[in-house]
Amino acid sequence: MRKTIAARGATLAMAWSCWLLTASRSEAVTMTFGAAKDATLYESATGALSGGGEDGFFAGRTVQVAAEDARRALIQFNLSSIPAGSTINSVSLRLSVLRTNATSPRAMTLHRLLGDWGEGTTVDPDRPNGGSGGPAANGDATWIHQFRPGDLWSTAGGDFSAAASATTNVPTSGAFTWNTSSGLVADVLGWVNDPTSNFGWLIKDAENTAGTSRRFASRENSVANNRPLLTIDFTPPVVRTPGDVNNDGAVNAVDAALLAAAYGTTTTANNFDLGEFSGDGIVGVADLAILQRNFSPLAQASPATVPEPGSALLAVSAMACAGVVAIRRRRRAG
Ligand SMILES: [Ca+2]
Ligand SMILES: [Ca+2]
Ligand SMILES: [Ca+2]
Repeated sequence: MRKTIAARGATLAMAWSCWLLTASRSEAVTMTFGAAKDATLYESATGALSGGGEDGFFAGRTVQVAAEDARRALIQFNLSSIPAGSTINSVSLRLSVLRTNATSPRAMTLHRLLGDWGEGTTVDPDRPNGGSGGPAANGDATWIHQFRPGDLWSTAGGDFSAAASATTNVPTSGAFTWNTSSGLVADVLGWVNDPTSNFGWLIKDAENTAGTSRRFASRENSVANNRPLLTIDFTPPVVRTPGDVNNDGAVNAVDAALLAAAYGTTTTANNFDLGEFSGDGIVGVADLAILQRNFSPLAQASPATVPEPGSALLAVSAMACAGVVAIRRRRRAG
């Protein structure tokens, strides 16, 4: 069973909360994300240009002055709604080309960014042409700045992983996608498990031919369907219910019997497989109390993991558990 959630802005956290409430076992989930920020690095030795507030962002080489004609696009997504420890199944990024002088498709690559950057609100005053950027403001990313004016990239043109995470042929107009790849999956996995490392991707052309640049619709674009869209399919980590010794999704007499069988055992803290839920490393009264609190005999257990014994044996097991506890309590009281 698969659930699909479109997660944007303030609705994202709520959507995820609702999913958690309705999720049973670990199911694959598909979520879509709009960009948290996007901007362009305009080639400029002084970092004079930016355009983070534009309705488009650019990659490739323009037909402007050769020393300043390279453009690199930056894009980042907030993935905080994907729980750490999830398995990332697939990742794809869709953009839309709004404008180009090129007449044929062009390979462009996604590279994991290695440092943070500012989006700012600068727009190019030369509209609708654009492509040359506007006067950079403080806080903007530029060719030499992560954040203007003082925070510089180690290397002009941005700090990014040399290895491409994905490659696709970018058309001359319309929507296109970087399909899932091991590189994209690895990037997202790393960001989900360590959000402080999530600086997004840099979109790069080989930059060996003038006139290849594309203007992509940015997150500020007025046409929602043209904005960047990241799609991630993932399987969240299994969250075990305290009391569910056999990990079948239900807390019932079977678990009580298993706990009874391990009663008094010293083990590692939170070894649910033995019935240690309280974290003290001993299967004991505290664990039984937790099991009782979460006891849900009517909950649906996974058929594949329900043991063979019939209901009579289950009842006996539960009684055995209760008996063990009573005996030990009497011993301690004596
Ligand atoms: Ca932007
Ligand atoms: Ca169980
Ligand atoms: Ca315990």
